[in-house]
Amino acid sequence: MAKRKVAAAKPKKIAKRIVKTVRPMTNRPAQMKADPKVTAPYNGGWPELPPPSTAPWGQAGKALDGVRILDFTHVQSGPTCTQLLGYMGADCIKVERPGVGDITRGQLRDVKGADSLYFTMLNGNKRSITIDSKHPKGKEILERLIKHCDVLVENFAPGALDRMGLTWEYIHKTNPRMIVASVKGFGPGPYEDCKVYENVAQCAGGAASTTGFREGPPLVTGAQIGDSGTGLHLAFGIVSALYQRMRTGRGQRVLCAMQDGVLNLARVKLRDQQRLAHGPLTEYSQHGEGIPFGKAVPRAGNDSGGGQPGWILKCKGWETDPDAYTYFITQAPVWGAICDLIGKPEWKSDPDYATPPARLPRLRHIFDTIEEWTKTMTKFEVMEICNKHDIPVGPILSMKEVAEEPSLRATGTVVEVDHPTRGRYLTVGNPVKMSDSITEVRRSPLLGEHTEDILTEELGYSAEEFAAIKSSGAITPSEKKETEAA
Ligand code: CAO
Repeated sequence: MAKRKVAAAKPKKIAKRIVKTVRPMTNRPAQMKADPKVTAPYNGGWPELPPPSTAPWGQAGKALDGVRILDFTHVQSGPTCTQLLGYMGADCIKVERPGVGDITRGQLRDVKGADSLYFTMLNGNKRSITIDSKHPKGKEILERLIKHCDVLVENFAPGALDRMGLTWEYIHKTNPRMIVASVKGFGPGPYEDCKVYENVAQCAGGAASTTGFREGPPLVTGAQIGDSGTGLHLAFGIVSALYQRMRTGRGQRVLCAMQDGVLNLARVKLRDQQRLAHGPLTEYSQHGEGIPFGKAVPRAGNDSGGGQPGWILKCKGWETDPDAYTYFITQAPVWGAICDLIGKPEWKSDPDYATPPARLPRLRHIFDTIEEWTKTMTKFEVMEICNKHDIPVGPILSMKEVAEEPSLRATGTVVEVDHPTRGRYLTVGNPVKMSDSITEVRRSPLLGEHTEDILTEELGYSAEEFAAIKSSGAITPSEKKETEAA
């Protein structure tokens, strides 16, 4: 970015200029509105955007190139966030405890002596440095890292970062530009001090009470909406804070509570909670079955969450294959096509079936009838036939099928990476595709793999200083820790 000559300008003028450059887009003066005679592209009111790059698409660097993340995350929620930032080009420096590392390195191990898939699939595109954050020399290194990085991301238990001496006040004083982003289980309130794992968040965020079948207990989902979902929210918060920093020049705290993240993903159920005050939820199959609603949104089995009724139906082979099912949506505009396909053309004009409200009390019978048809075909045949008629259906894909799906490999959503100790493994690449920021998925780092590089080449420690740090115990495991980790 070109340097602006402000030295000679009077303070009032500078103030005016700043106001002009940060003016919100909604409050733009008339002369800033698009002028057909002006050929330079509109810059959104932001100062000094460079001219549009002429580099070929995908060769102008990555979206977050130059952003340095001090990655203090562990287990799942935090690592999901920083891995996504790494996919976007940020440099993630993962700080781990000497000799121990992120606890997931050793959890659910499938290959003896190698980092687990739990770890490798959540920590790609990162570098690893080992630092004992409670060691005096470790604290000194962390101070240099705080000055060196743009964002600190952490998901320790409440209070743990403060106990390391890394309070917001200290960090902000040391590097006022640093963004400090945290995942916690709960936001401020009665539960703020609680440690939280995935399923606790699914329960506290309202997802579990609305998942499962009415007659059964609450259910948690396999998708990690508490951990990975919150990591995704946090990544959004960090990128927004980086953008705001371009105007304010200062960092800020970003907090994502897992309860809040889950609730955000379950917001349609809070919608239904409020609708309940005005009468029964007519699109829930429970209504069609004549079962009255209670005070809270019930579990709705496989009902669709929107206004178009849907259900999971058996397909050919369901007797032996647990995943031989399809999701089937009886979207109103294609009702006629559905009737023709399943051999019930008379339903098109029958007043009991012809309109969506008439169908609501008969959904169970309707889906049973459609299922007689889907059972004659594989889930993929159902998809092929229905797609021709714009009928929304979706095969229930097993993880085996997902892993082997060629189109997911082709788009980089499922990626195979090589690892020095475990060999090749599959991971999920960047689910967000960008035309000018192409993701290259790199393997997860070995514990402390980049400690020496980061300390000497980036933080400026000399070879002698590095040797002294090494012998101080700040970056190497104590004998006790090594025994624990073994
Ligand atoms: N050097 C020295 N000490 C370190 C260290 C390092 N590099 N890295 C971590 N530690 C220490 C911490 O300082 C902390 O010590 P104190 O408790 O003495 O202050 C200790 O390691 C353990 O941290 P923790 O309490 O965060 O870890 P835990 O395994 O007991 O709890 C979890 C795990 C996930 C329940 C908790 O971190 C948490 O609630 N996090 C917030 C919510 C969250 O992210 N949950 C999702 C997890 S994924 O399912």
